[in-house]
Amino acid sequence: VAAVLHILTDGHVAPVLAPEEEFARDIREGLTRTHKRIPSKYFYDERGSRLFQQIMALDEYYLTRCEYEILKTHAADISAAIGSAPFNLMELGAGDGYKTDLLIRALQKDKRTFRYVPVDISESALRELTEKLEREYPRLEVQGIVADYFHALRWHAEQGAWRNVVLFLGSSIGNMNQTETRLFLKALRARLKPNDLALIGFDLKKDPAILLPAYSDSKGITAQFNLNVLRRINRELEADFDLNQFFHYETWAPVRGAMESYLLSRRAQTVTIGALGIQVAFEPYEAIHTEYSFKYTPGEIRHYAAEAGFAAAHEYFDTRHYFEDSLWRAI
Ligand code: AVI
Repeated sequence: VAAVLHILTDGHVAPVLAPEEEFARDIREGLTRTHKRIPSKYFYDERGSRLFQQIMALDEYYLTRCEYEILKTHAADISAAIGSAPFNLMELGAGDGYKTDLLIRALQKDKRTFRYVPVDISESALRELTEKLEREYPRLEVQGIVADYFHALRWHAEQGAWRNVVLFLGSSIGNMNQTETRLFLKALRARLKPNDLALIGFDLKKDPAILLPAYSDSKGITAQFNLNVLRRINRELEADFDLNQFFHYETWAPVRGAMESYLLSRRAQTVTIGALGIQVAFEPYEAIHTEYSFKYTPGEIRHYAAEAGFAAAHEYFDTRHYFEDSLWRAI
């Protein structure tokens, strides 16, 4: 039983800005400031999402395989920790559901009563996922929600009495800065009831010799992924970025605790963004910051949990301790 619901368009919650308006506003704001930046959420147009799929299959990009190993090894433990009362398994940013599959299998094996609620801003990704799950698990109730996370959580908190178990996997939390992370976790907690659970995937701090190739792979897929955002601006905002005149640059910032992605200008150049009616000047090697991927220690993760009003109930690691899925209970 699969259904897809639009929270943004069905009158429950009105979006503040249309997506195209928000994109235009953020690009104008980001490229007219002293230190130029483009929010990483704009990587994921159709081509960007495909490139990210390719990144996840790279040997160097260890994150996906580590989390897969964690879920494979610990799905039964996670099911036991969730317990037998009925619940909504709500997944924020569901993607292709490849890893969640392991969890659904374990939960079904334990005869848990639950409905799977994937949330994604992309309707096409969500439809693909719900249709796939309907084929694989004809008896599973699936309620896809097209919305941003908070609209979905707020709406969902008002429905029914089942507990919520929220999945936020894949180190998606790493793409928020520390302030955003704190606000996100507090807002998440505010939308949960005591004893609701959250399973959150954090990439752990490790040797930069492992981190750097993961974000600057030898096939250059991550470089294409990064540059793709300029292609998107060209297409959607009538700009004339010459993609050959910018290059991908990646660095580990140990104090910040983040991998940082940049696009650097190869030379002095001026770019016109027609739809915004602006010209943007670049000096040689001037940077556009495009992404943070924060890395944490288990201690920092416990600290974030406590600060947001959660008990860090279980910590699940892969064998190399590269990644952690942390199970939090709302208190
Ligand atoms: C989606 N996110 C968790 C990825 C990451 O690792 O920060 C995006 C990514 N950027 C470069 N490679 C992958």
